[in-house]
Amino acid sequence: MILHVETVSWAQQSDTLASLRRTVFIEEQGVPEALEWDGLDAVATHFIAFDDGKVIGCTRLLANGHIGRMAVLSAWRRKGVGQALLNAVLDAARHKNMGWLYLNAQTHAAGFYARFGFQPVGAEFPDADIPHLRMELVMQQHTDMLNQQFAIAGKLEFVDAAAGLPVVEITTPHASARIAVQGAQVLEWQPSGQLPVLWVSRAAVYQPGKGVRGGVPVCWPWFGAGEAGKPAHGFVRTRMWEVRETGQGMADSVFIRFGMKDDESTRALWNYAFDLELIVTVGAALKMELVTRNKGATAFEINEGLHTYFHVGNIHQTQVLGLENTEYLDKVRDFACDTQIGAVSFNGETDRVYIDTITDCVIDDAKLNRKIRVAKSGSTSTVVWNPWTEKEKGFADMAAGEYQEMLCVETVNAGDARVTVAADTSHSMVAFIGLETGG
Ligand code: TA6
Repeated sequence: MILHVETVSWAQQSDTLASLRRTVFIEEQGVPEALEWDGLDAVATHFIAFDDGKVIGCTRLLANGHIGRMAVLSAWRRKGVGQALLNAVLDAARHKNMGWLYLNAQTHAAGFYARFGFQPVGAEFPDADIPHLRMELVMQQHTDMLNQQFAIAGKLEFVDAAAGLPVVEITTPHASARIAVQGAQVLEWQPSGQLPVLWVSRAAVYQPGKGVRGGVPVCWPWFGAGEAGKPAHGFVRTRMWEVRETGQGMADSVFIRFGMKDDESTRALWNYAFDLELIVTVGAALKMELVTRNKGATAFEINEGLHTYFHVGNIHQTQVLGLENTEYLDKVRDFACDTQIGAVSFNGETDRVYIDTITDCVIDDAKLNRKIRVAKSGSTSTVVWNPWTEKEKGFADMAAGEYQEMLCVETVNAGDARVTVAADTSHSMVAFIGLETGG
């Protein structure tokens, strides 16, 4: 075989590419025309594999790092054609200084992509009735690329928390913070001269495609258990987000804006067009704004949550104020409905959705002699969670006894608090966290 790969544009080779993909996807695999021709070919970089001048394979790369349409004629499979095509794509991505790549692999081909370092992210999903897995590859130069584009000298810098997992480190006169680009997950916020306000487990796992136990996981577009086969708390907390902007805000604060758009793998889990942003502002307070934009022609409904893990001195000496006389659904008692009498205190597993509440919560931590205020907007429910001893044992990414030093007070729209986002409109939910020290 005399194999070579050429990089081409759709304008140059649309007939050749279309005929090859028609043979493999439409005729051989039965992919519907409407799914195959998605209107993105004109803006993609295409790659064609030739054997001694004969067209035998192709693939494409989109500007957002999405690799797709990998097709090889059946007579040329298992002969290294896919490998040659993927190597050409990776070369092009390096030259374009792309930070991370992703693809939706047919599950049977996942091993092939894993050999190139692609990691599976999230659960398997059907696409054209064929089982698929989303896989991501964070390029070597991702952190460097992020620093070139977004670093702010002395205030904001990207580092690698673990292989392929960039984290942004923010330093301001008031506080420092760390945020994982994967999941746009705030991991740390520490006011100057104070103990950390957020909690992360000592047993937390830093791995592509897996959320970190602690900080602020973003739960969207559902909260809690999903439909069968769909991940709990939605699909955005385990994926790489785009970094869209960084800058200096008011009062010496620093902000960073993360974003994510729908694609085939999200539409297979939740069939809507959206643009989701998280804007994190680090300063004397920590502000997190989650903005949902409906990019489609019909309204959609969401649940959502900023699933904040707080560091407390001792859960037995901690109370939550602000939920007095508020109704709640108790997950520990099969969502039985009850009313909060007085402050929330802890003497066992606690997992409650407080409903119809827009008030601030205050975590009163007697051991550390401090109060953490959790204010919010665009949210009408609050979740309070501590796994206690037994549930804690079920989490491989929690160390024994850690339940005593963490507490989740979550800014959410959960359960019946579904938010309807009309076509071409947006909805914003904000959590605003501040520390009040002393008695
Ligand atoms: O927000 C509380 C909760 O829904 C609990 O029921 C518990 O499952 C917790 O979230 C952690 O969920 P995770 O999927 O991160 O293990």
